[in-house]
Amino acid sequence: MDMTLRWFGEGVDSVSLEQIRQIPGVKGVITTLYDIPAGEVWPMERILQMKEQVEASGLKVLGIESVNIHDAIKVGTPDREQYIANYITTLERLGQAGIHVVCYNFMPVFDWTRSDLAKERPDGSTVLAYNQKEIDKINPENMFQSMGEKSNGFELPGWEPERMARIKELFDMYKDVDEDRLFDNLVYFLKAIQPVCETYDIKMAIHPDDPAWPVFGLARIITGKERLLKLMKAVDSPFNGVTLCTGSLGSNPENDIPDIIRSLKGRIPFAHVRNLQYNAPGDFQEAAHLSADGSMDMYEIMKALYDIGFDGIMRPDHGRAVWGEVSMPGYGLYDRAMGACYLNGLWEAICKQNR
Ligand code: DNO
Repeated sequence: MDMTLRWFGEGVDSVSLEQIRQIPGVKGVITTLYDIPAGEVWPMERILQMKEQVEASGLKVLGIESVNIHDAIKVGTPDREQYIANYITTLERLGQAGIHVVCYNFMPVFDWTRSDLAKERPDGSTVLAYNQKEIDKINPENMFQSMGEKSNGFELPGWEPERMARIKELFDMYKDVDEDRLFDNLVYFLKAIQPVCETYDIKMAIHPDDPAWPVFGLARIITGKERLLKLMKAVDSPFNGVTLCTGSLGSNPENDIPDIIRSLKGRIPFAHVRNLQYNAPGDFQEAAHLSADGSMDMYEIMKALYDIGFDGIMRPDHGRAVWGEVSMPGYGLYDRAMGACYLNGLWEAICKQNR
């Protein structure tokens, strides 16, 4: 297992590569070219520059999160062919640069969604939170604004402003896209990119929908075990894998995460491991990584990963804002560094117990 941290790039992230390098056990970063809109081909020189910069700090680029998918591919409009061709070129270049894991999502219009980006916990830290009743009060067209207001001035991943301007058009595009159609479009895309993934050994890792149910009436298909297994079967190849995100799948307490992990043996190249606290159905807040701080059993999660022989990349996920740090919500240094150490500790103990 390789422990990593997500890094958004210089000038975008409040955390530096030098800081990441000093977290014990963190070997690399998961990064992206944040400024390139979905659908455009990534220039080779930018990929190489990013790699050189990360390597100069003593870390490696161990995966990309994300190469975003253009809406034409999700909706299945005729121009998807051009966008798939562009995606293939980007994958080819990433493969040539020695990058072998790509995380992406297939959520319509919105990426991850929260009703509060700074909910206070009893210890004074703040976390991201979701309450369906609050979301129901928001006009989806104002959702970008509502997410942006508490983002400490940072652009949130998946909430790029250029999409905000097109929100009406985006909703319109998806109006006839039900779950079956979205699923078929995903399979079409995955089949088209299989050859390039095979040639360059690139493991595609779909990120589950967050939260794990439809929001604003938009279809959502990566929500639990059954759907994940259906997707694994539809394109039955190790290059069609999953980003096992405990927080996203775990937003629905009916998702038994250790069981889902066991059912996905051989298909998890990337794991996002974090905890959250359930308040009521459709109402949760994030927590420290420690089991005792939230509702999930992190030991059981790590144990299930160990049991299936997980040898992919892992990262702590959203952290709390602690010790006065100002960062992109969920992506400060301190709490994610604590998360990485805690997860590394669990992993070491599990490995030694099973020697
Ligand atoms: C939020 C992230 C997501 C994730 C994408 C993957 O913090 O987990 O934005 O990166 O859904 O494409």
